Amino acid sequence: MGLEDKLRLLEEELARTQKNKATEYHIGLLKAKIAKIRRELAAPKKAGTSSVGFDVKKTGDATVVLIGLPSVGKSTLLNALCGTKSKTAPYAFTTLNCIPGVMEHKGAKIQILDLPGIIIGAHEGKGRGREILSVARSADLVLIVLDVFQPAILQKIKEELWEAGIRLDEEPPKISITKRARGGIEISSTVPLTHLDSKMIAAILGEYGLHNAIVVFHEDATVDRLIDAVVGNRKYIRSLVVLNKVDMVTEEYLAKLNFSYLPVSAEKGTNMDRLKEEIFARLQLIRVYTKPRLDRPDLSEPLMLKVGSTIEDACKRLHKDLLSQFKYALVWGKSAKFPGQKVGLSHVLQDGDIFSIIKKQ
Ligand SMILES: Nc1nc2c(ncn2[C@@H]2O[C@H](COP(=O)(O)OP(=O)(O)OP(=O)(O)O)[C@@H](O)[C@H]2O)c(=O)[nH]1
Ligand SMILES: [Mg+2]
Repeated sequence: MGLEDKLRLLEEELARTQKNKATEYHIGLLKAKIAKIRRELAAPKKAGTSSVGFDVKKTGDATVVLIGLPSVGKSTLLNALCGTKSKTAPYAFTTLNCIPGVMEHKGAKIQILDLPGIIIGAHEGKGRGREILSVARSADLVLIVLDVFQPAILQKIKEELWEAGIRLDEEPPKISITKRARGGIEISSTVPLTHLDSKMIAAILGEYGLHNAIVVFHEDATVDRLIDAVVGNRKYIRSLVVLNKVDMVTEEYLAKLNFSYLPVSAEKGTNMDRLKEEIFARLQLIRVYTKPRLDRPDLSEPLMLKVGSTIEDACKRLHKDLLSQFKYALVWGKSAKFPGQKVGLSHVLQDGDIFSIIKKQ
C-alpha cells in the first residue's frame, strides 16, 4: 500500500471515530500517524530533481500572499494595492503563475504575491495546490480573499492551509523536546496539563521514533500542538480575511455574516486605505535607523525590520559583508539600557532605535 492510500485510510478512520473520553487516546495516535505521513509526502522527492514550484524572489521588507478560490478578485486586488497590471478576467484560472507587486506604505515596501486560485484538495496537489501553498508557507502574512457570495469557503481554505503545515495567528508551541541516549521519556510542565497524560505523550513521541527524551511543557498543550512541536516544520503566520466585491451586496447582507473580515471592493477601490493599514499593522514592522560613526543618523531612510529582529538581522539587510566585519554595535533608543550602549549581534532592536555598527579594523 502506498503512502497516499495509508493516509486516506487513517483519515477515514479519524473521521469515523466518535470523540469521547474513551477514544481520546486512539484519536491522538491517529493524528500523530497522519501528521507523520503528511510530512513524508511533503518532503522533496529526490535531491537534484528540478523544482516545479513558482520561481519567486522575495524582495522588500515583508511578503504578503493572496490566497483564495479562482475569480474572487485576487488579481484585481493586487492591481489596486500595487498599481500593477496582473491580468484579470471574469473566468476562473486567469492567473497561472505567481505575479509579484509592491505596495508602499509608511515608508515600507511590502511585496504582494498574486497566485492562481486554489481549489479544495490543494494540499494533496490538486490544481497547482502544493506550489501555491509552498509560496504561502514562506510569507509573512496570508491574505485570504473571499468572494462576497461564497463566505462559507473560509473554513475550507483555512483547512487547506492547516494541512499544508501553516498555522494562522498561532504562536509556536511552548514545548521543548530534548533527545537523549537513554532514560525513557521524562515529562515536566510549568502549567497544569489538562489535555495530555504521560501515556499519550509517550505514544505520540514514540510514533516519531522518540523513546528517550526530556519534554518540558510551558503551555497546556493539546494533541495537535504537541504533534506540531514534534513534527517541527510548521509555519506560524499571521492572517487577514478580506471579503471582496461588497459593491454587489447590501449592508443587511453583510450584517448577517458572523465572522471577522475586512469588507472591500477591489474594483471600486472601497476600503483600500484601510486594507493597507491593516496589512501594515499585522506585519508588525519596526523602523530603525543607522548612524554612521560621529555622523547624525539619517532619519529619512528607516530600515524596516520584523518585530523581534536583532542587530544580526539588521546587518544582513544592510550589506552582505557586514557580518564578517562586525565587531560590535552601539544602540540608542528603547532597546538600549543607556544611550550608546555597546551590544552584540543577538541584541533585539525596538521601534525607533538608532544604531552604529563598529567594524573590525
Ligand atoms: N463587482 C466586483 N467585481 C470584481 C471585484 N473585484 C474583481 N471583480 C471581478 O471578478 C472577476 C475576477 O477577478 P480577478 O481579479 O481576475 O480574480 P482572481 O481571483 O485573480 O481569479 P483567478 O486568477 O482566476 O484565480 C473579474 O471579472 C473582475 O472584474 C469587485 O470588487 N467587485
Ligand atoms: Mg488572478
